[in-house]
Amino acid sequence: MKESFKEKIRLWKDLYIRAFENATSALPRVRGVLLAYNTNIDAIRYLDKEDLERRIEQIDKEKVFSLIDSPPERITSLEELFGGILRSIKLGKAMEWFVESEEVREYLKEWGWDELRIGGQAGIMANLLGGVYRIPTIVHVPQNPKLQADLFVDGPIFVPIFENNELKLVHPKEAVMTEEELIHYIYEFPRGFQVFDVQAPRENRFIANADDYNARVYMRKEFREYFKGIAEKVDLAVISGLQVLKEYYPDGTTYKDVLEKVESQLNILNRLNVKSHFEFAYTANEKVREALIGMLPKFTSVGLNEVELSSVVQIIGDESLAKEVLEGNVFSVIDAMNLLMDETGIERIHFHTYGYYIELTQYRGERIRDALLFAALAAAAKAMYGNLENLSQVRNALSVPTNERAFIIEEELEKEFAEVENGIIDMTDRQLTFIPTKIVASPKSTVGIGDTISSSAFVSEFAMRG
Ligand code: 8BR
Ligand code: GLC
Repeated sequence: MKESFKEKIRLWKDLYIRAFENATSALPRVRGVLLAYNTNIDAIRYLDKEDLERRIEQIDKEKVFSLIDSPPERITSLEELFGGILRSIKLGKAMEWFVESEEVREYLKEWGWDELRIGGQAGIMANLLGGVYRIPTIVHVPQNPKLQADLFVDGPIFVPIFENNELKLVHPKEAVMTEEELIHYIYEFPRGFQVFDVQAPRENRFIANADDYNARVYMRKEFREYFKGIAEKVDLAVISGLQVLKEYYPDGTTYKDVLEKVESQLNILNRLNVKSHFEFAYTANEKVREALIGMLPKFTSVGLNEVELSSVVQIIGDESLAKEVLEGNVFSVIDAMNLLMDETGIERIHFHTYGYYIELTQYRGERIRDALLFAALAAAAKAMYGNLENLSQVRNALSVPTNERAFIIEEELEKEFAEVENGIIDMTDRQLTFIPTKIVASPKSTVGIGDTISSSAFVSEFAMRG
């Protein structure tokens, strides 16, 4: 190994240890976080080769295979369900299709699951921020049936309810309603997983989404009518779940109707000086994507991965830059982040990909790097354990090796930029912060790692601001 790499290993190890201490001692300073809008039930099944092959043999196998390369992107039959699962395996890509058929929904329920977890970006972040970091967290739940409420861990996690015209915050378990179970069926597969002649190049998951509420960004009455009272109780907010919006709905409403409500809530957050983060998930519809980019000036911060950043560049930049971002060229990623900041004026952009994170900010400080390092520990812990329950699991991730491939990228950055110090790059009016992450060799599951990264970094960075 190169001498310089040995040094880097030592250096980043020390930085990681210090970041964990700094971040965890700052977390109690956060008064409250608001998480909206998508919470659901994730029913996770770890795919089994024999079971899957048998199920496909029982239906029109040829049809299933024909759908692998001409994806319907939604599910109206069992052939489409299995076509989607095989496509996701073949490409090693995460996919999420909506289940339109009642018959398939019944089938999915009967097929069952290995594990139920809270799902949706808001739900996942609630169990992390409230349950693990012990920060008071208010979460939006479109529906609150017992099956879902029981998946929230104990801790300062709250949903707002109104009693005698008064806003009260209670744990979701204390506000259970006879409401719908919004289930997302998640089929996880490991790298190398093989079914017939289809093999997974990497671990990932296929999601069959049987949830009519989050698909329209349904907002509970408490959030529609008493948002200000809720927002007054927090310092920070994370908004997610807008990726599913469609251009038109059968009843004549459009995505614009939903975004208008979201914008008025953002205006309230801004008036109250609540810092807000937008978790940018892949948004298939280009009009909706463009509208979401148009809303970014109202946010303090945005988080995205390579697929999402590339999809943003398709709108605000050009095809060749979008392609380079997707291919993982780090200088193209930085160009794209600068472009997005120029276009929207947003103060903070956090990019995460397999092996490293980069953040671009209109302010400076070592806490930005500490927050990214803390987030990488949380991500590695999430990959290791699947469900995070306490901070000592996050500390255990210190023992996962730091990704050495990212050192090559760090050296490229050191060659390109004059001022680079332990991942911090001074760009006169902006700071660029780079960190190598920790990669877990055989992750337990992949769902929710991105949410863990973004929320851990955003919340701990603002906590460390003091
Ligand atoms: P998205 O779902 O938003 O793409 O986030 C997934 C992120 O999880 C990746 O960017 C990567 O940083 C992280 N990740 C994955 Br995928 N597998 C991991 C692993 N085995 N160990 C640590 N982080 C991982
Ligand atoms: C999407 C899925 C949800 C999953 C989440 C993880 O929101 O619909 O099921 O929990 O992504 O990030």
